Amino acid sequence: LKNEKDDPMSLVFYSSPMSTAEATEAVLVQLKVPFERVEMNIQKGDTRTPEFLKLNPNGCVPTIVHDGVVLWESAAIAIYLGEVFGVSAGLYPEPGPQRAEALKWLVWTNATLAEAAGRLSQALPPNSPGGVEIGASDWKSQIENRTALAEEAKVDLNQRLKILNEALQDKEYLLGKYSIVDAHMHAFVGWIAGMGMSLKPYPKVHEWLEKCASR
Ligand SMILES: N[C@@H](CCC(=O)N[C@@H](CS)C(=O)NCC(=O)O)C(=O)O
Repeated sequence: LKNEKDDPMSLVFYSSPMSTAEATEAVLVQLKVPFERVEMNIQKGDTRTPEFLKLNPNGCVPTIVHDGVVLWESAAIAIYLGEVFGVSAGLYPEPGPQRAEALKWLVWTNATLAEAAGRLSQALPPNSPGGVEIGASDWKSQIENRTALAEEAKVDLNQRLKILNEALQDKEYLLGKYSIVDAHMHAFVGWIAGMGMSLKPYPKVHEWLEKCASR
């Protein structure tokens, strides 16, 4: 495990590909904050070692260590990085009405949008993109339950994507101009699309996602 003792000013980023850490990575890259990556192999149990659990008792990426601060939860990390690096970079608003908008969308991403996405991921067939692997016998007993849960999650995701589409109706980015709120949220919307949710009914979301991804 790395920590700031190696270099007190460095930012250490515990990450893993195809995980929530992608949202944090997008924010760090947009802010051009140098970081030292510690690649965690979730399948091999890197997030469950006693050393790592001391940093993040949830055993999850993303986790960052910066300037004496150990931080987990991707929305909290985005808010922190926004405050520390984003305001001066013009990528996160000063305190005030725009800051309130930023907080609203960052928290909504994790608490509302990702909440339904997490349920869909849990309910998808183990071999489908985004599906969670379970034992074959469990699978047989759970198939009907999973189908119902997936349908419910899709209804909720559609309702939430509609909210996002409407929010983007009259603006290019969530706060008007591009910010790390877009960087953070786009990783989640990309994950949702990757699980097979069509963005066709949400043209503004589709357009926005392409623009964010090209950055
Ligand atoms: N709510 C957390 C979710 C973090 C999370 O679920 N991370 C997963 C990968 S997507 C993880 O690290 N899992 C490792 C494990 O369960 O051991 C956030 O937004 O940061």
